[in-house]
Amino acid sequence: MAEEATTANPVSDCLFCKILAGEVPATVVRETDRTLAFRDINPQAPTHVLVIPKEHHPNAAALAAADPELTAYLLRECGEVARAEGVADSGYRIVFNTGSGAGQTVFHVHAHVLGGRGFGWPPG
Ligand code: IU
Repeated sequence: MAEEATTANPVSDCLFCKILAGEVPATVVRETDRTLAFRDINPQAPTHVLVIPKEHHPNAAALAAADPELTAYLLRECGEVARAEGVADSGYRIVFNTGSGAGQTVFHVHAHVLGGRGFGWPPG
Protein backbone atom coordinates (compact mmCIF):
# COMPACT_ATOMS: atom_id res chain seq x y z
CA MET A 1 0.00 0.00 0.00
CA ALA A 2 1.34 3.40 -0.91
CA GLU A 3 0.19 5.13 2.24
CA GLU A 4 -1.80 4.46 5.35
CA ALA A 5 -5.51 4.84 4.69
CA THR A 6 -7.19 7.55 6.70
CA THR A 7 -10.64 9.07 6.77
CA ALA A 8 -11.56 12.66 7.31
CA ASN A 9 -14.39 11.70 9.60
CA PRO A 10 -14.17 8.10 10.80
CA VAL A 11 -17.19 6.60 12.50
CA SER A 12 -16.13 4.48 15.46
CA ASP A 13 -18.57 1.59 14.98
CA CYS A 14 -18.21 1.48 11.19
CA LEU A 15 -16.56 -1.67 9.85
CA PHE A 16 -15.23 0.02 6.71
CA CYS A 17 -13.82 2.97 8.68
CA LYS A 18 -11.99 0.29 10.71
CA ILE A 19 -10.66 -1.28 7.49
CA LEU A 20 -9.49 2.18 6.39
CA ALA A 21 -7.76 2.65 9.75
CA GLY A 22 -6.03 -0.73 9.42
CA GLU A 23 -7.89 -2.09 12.44
CA VAL A 24 -9.73 -4.79 10.43
CA PRO A 25 -7.86 -6.73 7.73
CA ALA A 26 -8.79 -6.56 4.07
CA THR A 27 -7.19 -7.69 0.82
CA VAL A 28 -6.60 -4.37 -0.90
CA VAL A 29 -6.45 -4.40 -4.70
CA ARG A 30 -6.25 -0.66 -5.34
CA GLU A 31 -5.88 2.51 -3.33
CA THR A 32 -5.98 6.19 -4.21
CA ASP A 33 -5.97 9.27 -2.00
CA ARG A 34 -9.80 9.21 -1.97
CA THR A 35 -10.81 5.55 -2.29
CA LEU A 36 -9.93 2.01 -1.29
CA ALA A 37 -10.82 -1.16 -3.20
CA PHE A 38 -10.64 -4.57 -1.49
CA ARG A 39 -11.93 -8.08 -2.06
CA ASP A 40 -15.27 -8.99 -0.52
CA ILE A 41 -14.76 -11.69 2.14
CA ASN A 42 -17.87 -13.52 0.88
CA PRO A 43 -17.48 -13.30 -2.90
CA GLN A 44 -20.58 -13.71 -5.04
CA ALA A 45 -18.67 -13.89 -8.33
CA PRO A 46 -15.10 -14.73 -9.45
CA THR A 47 -14.39 -10.98 -9.20
CA HIS A 48 -16.08 -9.33 -6.24
CA VAL A 49 -14.39 -6.14 -5.10
CA LEU A 50 -15.78 -3.43 -2.84
CA VAL A 51 -14.85 0.17 -3.66
CA ILE A 52 -15.33 2.72 -0.89
CA PRO A 53 -14.60 6.39 -0.39
CA LYS A 54 -12.27 7.17 2.51
CA GLU A 55 -14.82 9.68 3.75
CA HIS A 56 -17.69 8.12 5.62
CA HIS A 57 -21.08 8.50 3.96
CA PRO A 58 -23.85 6.04 4.86
CA ASN A 59 -25.06 5.16 1.38
CA ALA A 60 -24.84 6.07 -2.30
CA ALA A 61 -27.63 8.64 -2.22
CA ALA A 62 -26.08 10.42 0.76
CA LEU A 63 -22.70 10.43 -0.95
CA ALA A 64 -24.18 11.84 -4.17
CA ALA A 65 -26.01 14.56 -2.25
CA ALA A 66 -22.93 15.53 -0.24
CA ASP A 67 -20.23 15.23 -2.90
CA PRO A 68 -21.16 14.63 -6.56
CA GLU A 69 -17.54 14.90 -7.64
CA LEU A 70 -16.47 12.13 -5.24
CA THR A 71 -19.41 10.04 -6.45
CA ALA A 72 -18.15 10.30 -10.02
CA TYR A 73 -14.63 9.56 -8.83
CA LEU A 74 -15.86 6.42 -7.05
CA LEU A 75 -17.60 5.22 -10.21
CA ARG A 76 -14.48 5.87 -12.24
CA GLU A 77 -12.52 3.78 -9.75
CA CYS A 78 -15.03 0.94 -10.21
CA GLY A 79 -14.16 1.00 -13.91
CA GLU A 80 -10.45 0.94 -13.11
CA VAL A 81 -10.93 -2.05 -10.82
CA ALA A 82 -12.94 -3.89 -13.51
CA ARG A 83 -10.20 -3.19 -16.03
CA ALA A 84 -7.45 -4.34 -13.67
CA GLU A 85 -9.43 -7.50 -12.82
CA GLY A 86 -9.84 -8.30 -16.52
CA VAL A 87 -13.66 -8.17 -16.54
CA ALA A 88 -14.20 -4.83 -18.25
CA ASP A 89 -14.64 -6.27 -21.74
CA SER A 90 -16.89 -9.19 -20.81
CA GLY A 91 -19.17 -6.99 -18.70
CA TYR A 92 -19.54 -6.49 -15.00
CA ARG A 93 -22.07 -5.26 -12.50
CA ILE A 94 -21.80 -2.30 -10.11
CA VAL A 95 -24.20 -2.63 -7.18
CA PHE A 96 -24.98 -0.17 -4.38
CA ASN A 97 -27.30 -1.88 -1.92
CA THR A 98 -29.09 1.05 -0.31
CA GLY A 99 -31.00 0.45 2.90
CA SER A 100 -31.41 -2.74 4.91
CA GLY A 101 -34.46 -3.75 2.87
CA ALA A 102 -32.21 -3.94 -0.19
CA GLY A 103 -29.55 -5.96 1.62
CA GLN A 104 -27.24 -3.21 2.84
CA THR A 105 -25.45 -4.45 5.96
CA VAL A 106 -22.53 -2.00 6.20
CA PHE A 107 -23.60 1.63 6.33
CA HIS A 108 -20.47 3.12 4.77
CA VAL A 109 -21.19 3.52 1.07
CA HIS A 110 -19.58 0.80 -1.04
CA ALA A 111 -19.85 -0.23 -4.65
CA HIS A 112 -19.81 -3.96 -5.28
CA VAL A 113 -17.90 -4.61 -8.52
CA LEU A 114 -18.92 -8.08 -9.68
CA GLY A 115 -17.65 -9.89 -12.74
CA GLY A 116 -16.29 -13.07 -14.21
CA ARG A 117 -19.63 -14.79 -14.67
CA GLY A 118 -23.00 -14.11 -16.25
CA PHE A 119 -25.70 -12.23 -14.34
CA GLY A 120 -29.45 -12.62 -14.44
CA TRP A 121 -32.10 -9.94 -14.51
CA PRO A 122 -34.07 -9.15 -12.43
CA PRO A 123 -31.43 -9.51 -9.71
CA GLY A 124 -32.15 -11.76 -6.73
P1 IU B 1 -23.77 -4.90 1.78
O1 IU B 1 -24.17 -4.34 0.42
O2 IU B 1 -23.81 -3.85 2.87
O3 IU B 1 -24.52 -6.13 2.18
O4 IU B 1 -22.26 -5.36 1.60
C1 IU B 1 -21.38 -5.54 2.66
C2 IU B 1 -20.32 -6.48 2.17
O5 IU B 1 -19.20 -6.41 3.03
C3 IU B 1 -20.76 -7.94 2.13
O6 IU B 1 -20.73 -8.43 0.79
C4 IU B 1 -19.72 -8.63 3.01
O7 IU B 1 -19.33 -9.90 2.52
C5 IU B 1 -18.57 -7.64 2.98
N1 IU B 1 -17.62 -7.70 4.07
C6 IU B 1 -16.28 -7.65 3.79
O8 IU B 1 -15.85 -7.63 2.65
N2 IU B 1 -15.37 -7.66 4.83
C7 IU B 1 -15.77 -7.75 6.12
O9 IU B 1 -14.93 -7.75 7.03
C8 IU B 1 -17.20 -7.83 6.36
C9 IU B 1 -18.09 -7.79 5.34
I1 IU B 1 -17.94 -8.11 8.32
